[in-house]
Amino acid sequence: MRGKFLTIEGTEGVGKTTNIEFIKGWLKSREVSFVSTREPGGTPLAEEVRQLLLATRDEEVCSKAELLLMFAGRAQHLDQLIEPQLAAGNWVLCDRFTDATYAYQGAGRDMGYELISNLEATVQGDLRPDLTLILDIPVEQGLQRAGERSQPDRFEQEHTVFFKRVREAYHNIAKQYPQRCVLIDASLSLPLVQAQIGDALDNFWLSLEERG
Ligand code: Z5A
Repeated sequence: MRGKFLTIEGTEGVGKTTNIEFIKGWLKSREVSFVSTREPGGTPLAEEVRQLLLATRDEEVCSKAELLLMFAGRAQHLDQLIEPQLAAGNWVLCDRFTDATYAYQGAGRDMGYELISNLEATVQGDLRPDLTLILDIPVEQGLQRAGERSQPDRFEQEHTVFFKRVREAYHNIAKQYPQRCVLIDASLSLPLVQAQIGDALDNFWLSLEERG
C-alpha cells in the first residue's frame, strides 16, 4: 500500500524542528516505516539549491528566481525521494512543502497564487500531502523564539509585516483545506502543543482505519 505524506508548516520560530522529533516518536510507536525530510532540500542536489536560497548576498534575489529555485529543488526531491518512498509504502514526513510556497512567495513576496498553482500542477501532478500540521503563533512571539538562535538566513531577515502576510496565508490555507490541514496553537507550552499534535495524528490514524 502507498505510504502517507505528512507535512509540517508554520511561520518563523514556530517550533517545527522541535515538534518533528515528537512526530517521529509517534510514528515509531505505531510501527510506521517512514523517512523524515525537509524543503527546501531533501536530496544532495536539492540541499545545494537550499544553500543558494538561504544565503545572504549583496545581489537582490528576484521573486521569480526564488520561486523557480523552490520548485527546481522540489522536482528533484519528489523524483529522488518523496515519490519512491511513498510508492514503496513508506510514510514521508516533510518539514515544509508547497503550502510554504503559497505562504512565503505567494503572500509574503506578494506574487499571488496563479503562477504557483501552475508550477504545482506541472511539478507535482495530483500529489498533495495527506495531512498538514500548520503550527500557528503570533509573529512577534515566533520572531522572539527564533531570535534566540544562530545567525539569521535570508528569509529570517525579513520584517514583521512580511511574516504577518505569511501567517495570514497559512490561516487561509487551513480554512480552504479543512480535510487535510490542522491548525495547531503553537504559542502554548510544549506539552500543550504536543497534545494537539498527538490528537491530530490519532484522528488521522483513526480515519485511515475507518477507510480500511
Ligand atoms: N521557504 C519558502 O520561502 N518557500 C518554500 O516553498 C519553502 C521554504 C519550502 C527555510 O525554512 C526558509 O525557507 C523558511 C521559509 C522558506 N524561512 N523562514 N522563515 P526552514 O523551515 O528550514 O526554516 P525555519 O522556518 O527558520 O524553521 P526552523 O529553523 O526549523 O525553526 P522552527 O522549526 O520554526 O523552530 P524551532 O527551531 O523548533 O524552535 C524555535 C525556538 O523555539 C527553539 O529555541 C525552541 O526550543 C523554542 N520552542 C519551540 N517550541 C516552543 C514552545 N512551545 N514553547 C517555548 N519555546 C519553544
